[in-house]
Amino acid sequence: MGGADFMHILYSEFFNYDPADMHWPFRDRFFMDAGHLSTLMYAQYYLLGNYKKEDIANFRQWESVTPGHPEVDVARGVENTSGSLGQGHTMGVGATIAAKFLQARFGDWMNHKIYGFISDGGVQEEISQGAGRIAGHLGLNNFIMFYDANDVQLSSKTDEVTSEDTAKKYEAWGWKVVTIDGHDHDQIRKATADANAETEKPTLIIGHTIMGKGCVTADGEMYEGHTELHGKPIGDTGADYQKTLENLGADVDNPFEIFKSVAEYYEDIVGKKERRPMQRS
Ligand SMILES: Cc1ncc(C[n+]2csc(CCOP(=O)(O)OP(=O)(O)O)c2C)c(N)n1
Ligand SMILES: [Mg+2]
Repeated sequence: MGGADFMHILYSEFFNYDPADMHWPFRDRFFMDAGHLSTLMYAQYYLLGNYKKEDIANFRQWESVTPGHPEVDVARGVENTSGSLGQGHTMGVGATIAAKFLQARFGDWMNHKIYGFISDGGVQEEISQGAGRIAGHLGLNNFIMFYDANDVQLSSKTDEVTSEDTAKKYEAWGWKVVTIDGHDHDQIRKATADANAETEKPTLIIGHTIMGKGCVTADGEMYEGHTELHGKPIGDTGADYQKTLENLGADVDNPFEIFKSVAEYYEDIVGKKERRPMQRS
């Protein structure tokens, strides 16, 4: 969930879409590479009204609309199925080439932005190298990818297996690269605005983030940045579920409730338009 700050700024300030009609053909597109971060998408689209509270509570349950890895569900905002790390990067680049084709054929009004979201595991995958290289070579300035760089992977810290300089790697392929604090809203805002203004290159925004931000132990000690927070329920780790909810200012008896101030903020963004029925597309 370390990318939540980026998702919030993207969907509330930059993304060109109609929250009441996620099918709108002229929308920007969002491609998730890290399928295990489906939670991040469901949380964001819950704020937009695309999921119900029960859907979020049923995360990863059989036949729920919130599987552990997302499956295409455009009406709710899920543009791609993901699970194989690196594959979302390639899908995003493919969609970006398609958008460029439409722009060349029909004019600048067809110039959609494509946003990608990648994590350490996706950056490591070989398939990413091919996608990144061609995106740089073609100068796909309409592709903007956020990298949730928390230095933690499935079962270890990333420095156990990688020591390359990701910024230099993407720069060598012809990308514009900016490194920020991935939790700092002003830095996210500036990086995303600059990426939108870029005319020659795709942009990689490397956001340094904290795995399990806000987690605390039963004694109230901070428990952030631990590898085991990657995939286990918080209560099965060294962190304490209830204490963490309290630390985050959540309602312990109603943990899936959207904070009042957040709900009001998103009500203004989403508006009260009649919505298309939510069904799988
Ligand atoms: C091609 C591929 N290989 C292996 C996996 C298994 N896997 C799931 S998540 C993950 C790495 C998780 O690390 P990171 O991407 O940094 O995510 P974080 O834990 O920081 O959210 C791996 C190897 C996968 N999903 N896809
Ligand atoms: Mg990671």
